Amino acid sequence: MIRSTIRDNTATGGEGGGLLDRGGYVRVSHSTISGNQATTGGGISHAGSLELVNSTISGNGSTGSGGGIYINGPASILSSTIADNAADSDDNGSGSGGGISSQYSLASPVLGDTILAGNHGGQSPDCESSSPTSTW
Ligand SMILES: [Ca+2]
Repeated sequence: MIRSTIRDNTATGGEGGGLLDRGGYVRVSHSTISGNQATTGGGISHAGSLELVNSTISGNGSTGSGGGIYINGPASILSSTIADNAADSDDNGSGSGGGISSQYSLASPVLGDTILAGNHGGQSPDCESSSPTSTW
């Protein structure tokens, strides 16, 4: 996906409000994913391989985990902004990782030249990860 905007979608009772990838390879570049809502992964939910470059993930929300991005596969995020997303948007105490929730145990998400800030929700407002997150 190149130079595109996905916004204001809702996956009612589901995952991946903006973008749902069940196991392929997804590259998002020069794009914006904003204002989307889901139970898990308000902006993006992916179980395949994700590459996010020069893109903005903002203003997305999940009632569960992963307000911006829910990760369950290899992910690299470069030169991007992940801000103002919210997990546990229904405020019932269930859900974390407002910016990123990574539940992929085999590899860490890799973030480079990326702003991950100003997200909300749960015990880990910006990022929760089941494995160490690599940044540079
Ligand atoms: Ca919740």
